Amino acid sequence: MTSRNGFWRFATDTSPEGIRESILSHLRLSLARSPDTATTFDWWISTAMMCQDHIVDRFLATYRAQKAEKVKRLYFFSLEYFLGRLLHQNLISLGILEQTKKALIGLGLDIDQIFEEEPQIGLGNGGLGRLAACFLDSLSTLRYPAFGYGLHYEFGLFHQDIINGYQVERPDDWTRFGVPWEIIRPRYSQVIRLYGNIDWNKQKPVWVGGKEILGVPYDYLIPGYNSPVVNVLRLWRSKSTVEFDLEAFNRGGYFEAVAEKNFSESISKVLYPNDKTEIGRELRLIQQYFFVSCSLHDIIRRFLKEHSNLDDFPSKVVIHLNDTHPAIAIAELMRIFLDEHNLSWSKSWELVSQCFAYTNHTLMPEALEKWSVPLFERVLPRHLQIIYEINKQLLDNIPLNIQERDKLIRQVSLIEETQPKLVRMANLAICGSYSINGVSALHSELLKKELFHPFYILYPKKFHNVTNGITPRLWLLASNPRLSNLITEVIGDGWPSDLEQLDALKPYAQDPAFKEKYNLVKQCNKDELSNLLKKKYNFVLDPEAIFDVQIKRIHEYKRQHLNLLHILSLYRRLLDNPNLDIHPRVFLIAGKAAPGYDLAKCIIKAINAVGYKINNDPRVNKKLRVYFVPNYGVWSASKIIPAADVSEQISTAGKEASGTGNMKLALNGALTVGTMDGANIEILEAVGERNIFIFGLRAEEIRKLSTSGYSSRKIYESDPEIKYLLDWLKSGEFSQNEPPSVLYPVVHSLIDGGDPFFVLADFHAYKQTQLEVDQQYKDRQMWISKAILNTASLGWFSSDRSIQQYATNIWDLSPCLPK
Ligand code: NBG
Repeated sequence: MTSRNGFWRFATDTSPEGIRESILSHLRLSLARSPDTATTFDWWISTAMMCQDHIVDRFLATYRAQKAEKVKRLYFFSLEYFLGRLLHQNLISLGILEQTKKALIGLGLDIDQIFEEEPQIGLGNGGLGRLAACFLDSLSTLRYPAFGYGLHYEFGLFHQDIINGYQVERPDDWTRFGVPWEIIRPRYSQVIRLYGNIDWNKQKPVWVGGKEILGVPYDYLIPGYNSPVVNVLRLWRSKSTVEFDLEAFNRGGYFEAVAEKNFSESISKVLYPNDKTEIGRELRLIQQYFFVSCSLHDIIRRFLKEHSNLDDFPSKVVIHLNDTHPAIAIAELMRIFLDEHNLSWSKSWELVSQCFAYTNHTLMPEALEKWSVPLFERVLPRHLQIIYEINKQLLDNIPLNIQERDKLIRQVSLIEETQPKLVRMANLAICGSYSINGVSALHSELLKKELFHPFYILYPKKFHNVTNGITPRLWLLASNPRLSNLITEVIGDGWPSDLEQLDALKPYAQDPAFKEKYNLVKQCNKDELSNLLKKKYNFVLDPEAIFDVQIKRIHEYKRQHLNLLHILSLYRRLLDNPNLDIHPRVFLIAGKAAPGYDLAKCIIKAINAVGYKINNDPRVNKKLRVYFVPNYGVWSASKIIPAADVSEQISTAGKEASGTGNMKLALNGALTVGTMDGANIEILEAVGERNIFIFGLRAEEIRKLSTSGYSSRKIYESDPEIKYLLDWLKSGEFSQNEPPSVLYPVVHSLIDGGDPFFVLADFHAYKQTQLEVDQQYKDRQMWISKAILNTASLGWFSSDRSIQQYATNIWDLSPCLPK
């Protein structure tokens, strides 16, 4: 294995001829197809299999080296991985994209059409799951030994159709035609227990009875960019330990015979489509426990192959909890050490408490998992005991002389003394982890000052910040080839693995020739998106207009309805004054609403209703268009982002933990309209205040306002413009053939619902800022310079930087290179 032309080479032939042969041989031998009957789908599978061959070589070399060196490994636990499509990215990582293009052209095929055949892997809701995917990419790129662990959902995030303006959900059956990336390893299956009870008749408590479930590992190999390292994402699928109850079947009970199987398989059936709203379902707890238990047993099995006892466990194993969802791992590892390996309590706790690191991803209190004690006791009786014991030690160790000790005890306790009592999983995560971090500077501060303040008093040294990042391989190199080529032309091709090299672009912000090329890139991307949306949805986008983009999950705190109010106000102004001098603008909004979140769904309906009216109003539709792009996901993001001019990051200050769409858009040269929230603040610091539009109340102002008594009704009554716009929205003018009441919930939430996310409080500041955006866009030369400075200043927001910080400051991890 050598590194040639800057790319690692393995024995596998990477010439276009070799690649062509490999694709043809997979078509014949793996799919039993011949080129004359093969469909585009067959070609994509064969191309992916060719690609996988190259990855497998590297994986074997990586694993061999890691084992020989008995390295410390990171185990990343996440309930979500939003991978999207892998072929394009994998070819880029391996450095064989151009050769593959050539090979396919030789076969009369277009690589872009092949890419379109790949089903998306949507095992995530939004930012949290996508972050996990970016982190896997960076871990392999930076050559760190790592495993991702998660669940192999049979159905990923639902597919969103928009019918008559409403969101309609369809199941996402992503594995229907097979997935060429996965390697199923039934030999490494694990058996886990649920329910049952504790047998006290032995020397120590033993968990017996209940149900046993089989976890089967499905491996995804994750190559790094220009790196010899390939790590593994291991996803567990649940199966029954008893496939079929023959006795029951013979008695004639067919349904009874398969009931057990159905229950077992339901565990990894479907990704919960919630985004920050709590669902109190038994199945969710079981999902969390199932993947955590399988993964921990797998980790211990691997560890004991390389070590004779568990003493060195924490120096070789670090387990990262991606949000609170896998926090049960702390109690489960205690149980395994105590009950399966017969370690003492103090030894077990010593090992466990040195293994875990926890990232919190939200301040929204309703998203912090809490399980009722009766439910918990039924599903995981032994874990409840262990949690009580951990809690006892936690509370006993609180210094006696600490101020307001009783209050502190109530706050940090793992049990909330409500009716019924609740197990607080975030508290378990904090007390069992040696490191806790937030995902942006502001968020980490707020964790210390507010949400986890009592723990911060007890363990100030545990708290850290690691601001999120995004992988430039997907979010620039793969999705914006035009801009990538232009950058490479000017600063060379080192930037995809060292994004801070983009800094060298800064002087070009004043270079007329470069500016012209940069502008041309943006214009071509806008043309391409316009054509795509025309073809797919019959949307009419004027590529000369400002492309103003808000793409993210639909949630009140993200305030798509603030965007909508501004759109309404523009519409009103255009009707009042048809000659109003504004630059034409297209508003693109996309995102999914949790199926049970009625208000979010109503916001989608309202956007579509207003959009329909505006787009069909010839008085304004040359200057204003509003489109809701259905089924937002990794793929549509990669098409919309390169074409965006304006990036809407308008969450209520203090609510968005970080945001990562803000980084993707700014990197691709969109100017942010944003509040002082999450990573917007750090983007402001990086790009400078002249190159971003900041508006609205700050987090502390929001806090003051909410304690001093905020009355949205008062604003509605005293502010004629706001009153006009809200009355207009519910007047029936936008609801077409439906009663006006279909849009009431949105209006109601802003008036008598108390406007919990301060939409009305920020409206005028937002509108004013949008006027400024319009003014500035008219000076195109200036705007282009600002866009270039955004691209040039975003280098720090690479997920490589985040992973480097985790590796050095939290995980204490060293790279390991195959020999
Ligand atoms: C989300 C936050 C985002 C953040 C991502 C990734 C959850 C629970 N949190 O602001 O809302 O960017 O996590 O950290 O999905």
